[in-house]
Amino acid sequence: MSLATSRMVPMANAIRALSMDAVQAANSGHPGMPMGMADVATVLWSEYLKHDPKAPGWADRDRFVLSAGHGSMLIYSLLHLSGYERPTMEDIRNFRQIGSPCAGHPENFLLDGVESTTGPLGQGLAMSVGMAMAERHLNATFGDEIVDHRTWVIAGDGCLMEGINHEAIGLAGHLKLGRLTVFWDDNNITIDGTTDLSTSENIKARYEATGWHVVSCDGHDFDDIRRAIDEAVADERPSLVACKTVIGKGAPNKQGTSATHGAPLGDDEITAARGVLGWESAPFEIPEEVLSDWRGTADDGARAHSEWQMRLDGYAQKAEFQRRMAGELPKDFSLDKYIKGLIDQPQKVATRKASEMALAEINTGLPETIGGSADLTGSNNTKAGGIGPFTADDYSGRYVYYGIREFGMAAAMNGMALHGGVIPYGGTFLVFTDYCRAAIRLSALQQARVVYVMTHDSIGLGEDGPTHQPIEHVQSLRMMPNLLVMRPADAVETAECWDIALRQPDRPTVLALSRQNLPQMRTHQLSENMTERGGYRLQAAQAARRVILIATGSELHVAMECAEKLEADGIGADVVSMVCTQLFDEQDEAYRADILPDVSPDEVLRVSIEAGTTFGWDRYTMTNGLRIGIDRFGASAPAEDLFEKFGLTADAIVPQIMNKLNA
Ligand SMILES: Cc1ncc(C[n+]2csc(CCOP(=O)(O)OP(=O)(O)O)c2C)c(N)n1
Ligand SMILES: [Mg+2]
Repeated sequence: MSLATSRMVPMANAIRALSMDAVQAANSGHPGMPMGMADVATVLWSEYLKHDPKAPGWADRDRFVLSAGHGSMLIYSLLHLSGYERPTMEDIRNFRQIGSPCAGHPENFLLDGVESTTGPLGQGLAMSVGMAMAERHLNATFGDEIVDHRTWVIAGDGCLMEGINHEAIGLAGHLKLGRLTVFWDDNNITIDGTTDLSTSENIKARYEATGWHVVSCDGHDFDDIRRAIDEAVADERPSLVACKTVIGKGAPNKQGTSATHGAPLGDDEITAARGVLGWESAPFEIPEEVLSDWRGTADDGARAHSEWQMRLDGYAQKAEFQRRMAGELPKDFSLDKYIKGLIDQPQKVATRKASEMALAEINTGLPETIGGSADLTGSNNTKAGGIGPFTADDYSGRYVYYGIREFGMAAAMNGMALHGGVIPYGGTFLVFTDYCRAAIRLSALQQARVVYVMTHDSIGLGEDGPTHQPIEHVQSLRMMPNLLVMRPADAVETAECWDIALRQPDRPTVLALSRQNLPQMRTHQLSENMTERGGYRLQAAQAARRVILIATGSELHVAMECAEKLEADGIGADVVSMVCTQLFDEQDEAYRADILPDVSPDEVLRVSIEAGTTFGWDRYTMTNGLRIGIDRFGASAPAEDLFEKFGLTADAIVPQIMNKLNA
């Protein structure tokens, strides 16, 4: 039901007042965008958005993504006004201060109703594509009665200018995600000034060319906004609603200029704006009738929610739906039997192949996985277990052909994970984690369960050469907080890594997998998933221990060969498989001290072996240890020749260890 314009105006002005006052109080923030989009947001939230502020986690709610995350006061205002428990007015008063959930940019883990963390421009919109994909997939799986919601996005000029916009809308257009609607805050302003400083692009034509429906409206005319939204909803394609707006609308001297973008308006301008808007309330006070109108907008959503709940209660697959939405794995899901089979019959395969073998089990046992690859399906070995393609004609498919869109893929996977009900994984070459690194960072920050299947993890990929050979990648990913980076050495470890990755409800995983075949190192049954320890002793020294060899992935067998040679000379050597440094660091002191005892290098020399940068390995070898790796770009040649050339063989490593021991 739409309210009369006379009642909508103060509702929108409440957003403007809260935004300018909160930014002023914090002496930092972005008032221009919330003030410019207040009218559009008011229509959307009061008349179209399906949500229930009293039940923010309701599975069939619409998803709203503020891709222009700098305008965070817009969403904080909307959540407060429409009746979410948080943010309270006190939270808003403390905008951008320690302890307030009203952070500089919206963070999904701080506030219910904030569906995704936004601020890195373009990514919010790209994540919303994944949300819309998850919605269609779950709709195809559970039906209209249970899953039937929309994804709404507010994006600015910046979001549309970023390169990722091309990938995201290309995917959305191709997949015909008609329940995705993007509001473009078409205000012709960015930080540096007017948009004509930097762009002459025909954005509407670009969206149309990508398979989108485009409609324009006056972003300050409630009726025109409604008309545009109705058209967007009616069209079967994803829609771009170009909203002509004035940034900082209501600030009489500064509106329409970049001065309102990211700085407090100042007391004088705020006083003048209050006059123009007819807003007489003190800062952080909302007139009762305005608040009551806002709170009333939640009634429709609450009703829709209770009707939905009744449908769910009578639904045969209720438990399964709830399990998936809760992100819980089926109780009986286990890879133990598969791993036992490997122990009984060792396999010499590339870990990318081992990943495919594990995925065959996983995709059969877990109906919630959605796999994919950025056009490297055959190389990443990501299609397994008989899953069929996810297409515009069949959203029930569980395999996404992302095309050559690594960043778009990673962002879409974030959106899927945040939507819930699905567990996304996707592949490309490890070297191209650089292309999607900004989205991997958001997986980690947003605590999203996304599994990155990154193959061709070293010079071991061979002939494709240095452009394709990761050097710094594994180590640089290890630096990222809340991200598990795993480099398994064989088929058993690969299965263990997968099992761990799937059991992380709140962190992403990068699997670094080899192109080349690797011998199976784990050939006897161990009672636990050793990889859970992050690093573990694969083999203990026979002779008196003088050396601890710490290796990962394809270098573990090299470490074993080194140990054999050293032992033959009466030098005892432990071999430690350091599959995942983050998990190792999380082990208790006693465990870590057992694996890497804190003794002087004169007694025990620690040696790291990894076919990548040696940078940072002193964390485990200590400064006096030895670090074997590659601190330059690789080369184009067969893999075996490269391991030889770069000295990653037992023959090349053992003499260095002897030198060090005898020094
Ligand atoms: C990837 C990325 N690059 C740069 C920024 C810094 N930044 C924040 S807002 C902005 C300008 C965005 O312009 P627009 O989307 O038109 O927002 P408006 O000024 O209209 O509010 C920039 C460059 C960012 N947040 N993310
Ligand atoms: Mg702008």
